[in-house]
Amino acid sequence: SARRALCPGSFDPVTNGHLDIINRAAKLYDELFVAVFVNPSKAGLFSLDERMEMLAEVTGHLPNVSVTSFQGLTVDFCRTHGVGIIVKGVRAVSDFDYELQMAQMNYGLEGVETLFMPTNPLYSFLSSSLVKDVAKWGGDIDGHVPAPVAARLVARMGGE
Ligand code: COD
Repeated sequence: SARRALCPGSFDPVTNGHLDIINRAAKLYDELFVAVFVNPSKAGLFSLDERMEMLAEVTGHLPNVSVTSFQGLTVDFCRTHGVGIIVKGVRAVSDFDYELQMAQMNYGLEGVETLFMPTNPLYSFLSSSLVKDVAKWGGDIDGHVPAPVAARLVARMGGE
């Protein structure tokens, strides 16, 4: 049967760090879901639809990737979609502490495995929130996010 994996995240917005992990994970599995976690208690900068549109644009070259969203537990998404493995990028030791807890919880809940993929050092300092901060004050975000995302960030920041 097809080997399916999941890259979950907030993707508010998708960065080159996320995209690097998605590109690498897509090579390892038959099918890869990239799913935006819907967090009712955190509004974010971009709407769910905008985040999914940007993800679809920047993963269009990957035929085995589908962009979707989910609410609730990651492992519930995995069960309903036949996914056996979650792929997570790890930027630094500081990421690892919480990621390890989630991985152990997810394995305990549903037997879903987690693959930790070391972040390309080019992107180890990169997060969606830092990119939003830099964009907010007019800093240069090229190289940190794909071009269509940079355009949307500039438009959003300029329009507010
Ligand atoms: N380089 C490489 N990878 C990166 C980078 C980077 N620069 N930045 C982020 N990543 C990777 C990380 O693996 C990260 O986990 C993932 O991309 C998503 O990042 P974000 O910032 O978009 O998303 P988060 O951290 O807000 O997402 C958290 C989840 C939605 C994945 C998490 O909260 C979750 O699974 N929630 C569902 C509820 C649930 O199941 N809870 C119980 C868990 S035990």
